[in-house]
Amino acid sequence: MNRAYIGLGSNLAEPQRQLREALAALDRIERTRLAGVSSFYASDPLGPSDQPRYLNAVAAIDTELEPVALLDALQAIEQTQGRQRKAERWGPRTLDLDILLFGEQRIDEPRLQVPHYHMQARAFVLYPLAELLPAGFRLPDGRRLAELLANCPFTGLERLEADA
Ligand code: ROI
Repeated sequence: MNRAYIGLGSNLAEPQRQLREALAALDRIERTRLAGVSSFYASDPLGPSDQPRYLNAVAAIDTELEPVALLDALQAIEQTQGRQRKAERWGPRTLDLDILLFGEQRIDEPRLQVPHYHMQARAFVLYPLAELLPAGFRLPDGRRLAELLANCPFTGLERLEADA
């Protein structure tokens, strides 16, 4: 069993609903259980600014799947929720699910790099992730999460109060 952390993002088609449905879908993946969810955050788009703000969150899951099997399951959820891969780089999306961390593993395969390559620079990933991890947490490469946070200003980000 491995604990994995999944980044969720949406800026189309009712992002709140997209994230809620995605969380329910994570819990329905075979041999996988949802173990925790961060607050939801509104965030300014990284990339072209002529797109809506994003809603971002991070989920903790416990899974017996191998990393690539988990990736397949996440991509199936993205497809079910209407993700259309468009030509435009960094354009708007109904649902993005990224494997940020997978146990202590470091993975460098064509389809999958873990820890997620861009997470160190993205406030909308690091701040929700930090809600779910202990203060002294170190990534598999030894870097401290606190250090990444200190180098990543809380800019363009708004933590939303939980609603019922
Ligand atoms: N920008 C924000 N704020 N949140 C995201 O989840 C997000 N995802 C992306 C790009 C287009 C890079 N920008 C984003 O894939």
